[in-house]
Amino acid sequence: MKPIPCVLTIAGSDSGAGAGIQADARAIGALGGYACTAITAVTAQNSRGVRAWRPVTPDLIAAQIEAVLADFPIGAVKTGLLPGATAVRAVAKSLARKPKIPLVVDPVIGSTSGTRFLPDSGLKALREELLPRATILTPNWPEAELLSGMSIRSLPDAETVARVLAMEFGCAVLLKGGHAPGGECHDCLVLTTGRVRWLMSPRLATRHTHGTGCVLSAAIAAGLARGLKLEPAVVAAHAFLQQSLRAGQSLPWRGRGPAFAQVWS
Ligand code: PXL
Repeated sequence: MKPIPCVLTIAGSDSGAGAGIQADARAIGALGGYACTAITAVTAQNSRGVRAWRPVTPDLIAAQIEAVLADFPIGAVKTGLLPGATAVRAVAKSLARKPKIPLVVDPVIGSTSGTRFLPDSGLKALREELLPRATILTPNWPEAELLSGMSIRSLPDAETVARVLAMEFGCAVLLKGGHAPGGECHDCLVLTTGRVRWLMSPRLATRHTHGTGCVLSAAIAAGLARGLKLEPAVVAAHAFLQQSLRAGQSLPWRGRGPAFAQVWS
């Protein structure tokens, strides 16, 4: 029997289970993996927004990561919400002992409903300490603009910024186009070889898009943990997210529900 692919997700808890650790664990489980978790923050939220949140202390975040890495055969790590510069540094330090494990960084800065999780000092720490260690960085347009200091107004701009970020940090970049206007979403994948691949999908008529970035980055990590190379892992994760968004379309939540990576009857 093949060993189960183990993924460590380092992310925030979402009490409504749409994004964060809960979305990651659901996606990793649906893809046949085992999700270990290091919780970086606790949010009190539902489908309508974040009511309150608190960071977990950096030493407790590090202790969770180190406990997991000391025991489980982790095949890939992903990071989501990191609640500040000290937390970013603690994560980078804890991962430094396992430099070969692929790392997917979803640079979560805030919630769509308007709560800012990572201040500017944390962005600086992310750029300096974590992104140089990343295998792939998965920003959306606003996050890529903040990370690059460049503005994105068109698909050619998106490709330029993705290339700039890939060069700067020496990692692959998947620049997600879900925030752009238009009936299709265009995600731009730049590999460290300089190869560019556009992934296209129709824009679905759904407001249930909460946690899409979490599902996508967790699914990439799940693919890497099962031994896929980066490009096939991204392509498979992209397809899985489309399925999840379709499944989430019919959910009854009153606010913004999640991309729902699970089959139910
Ligand atoms: O989708 C970004 C995100 C990540 N993680 C947590 C969140 C959110 C957005 O609300 O709450 C815990």
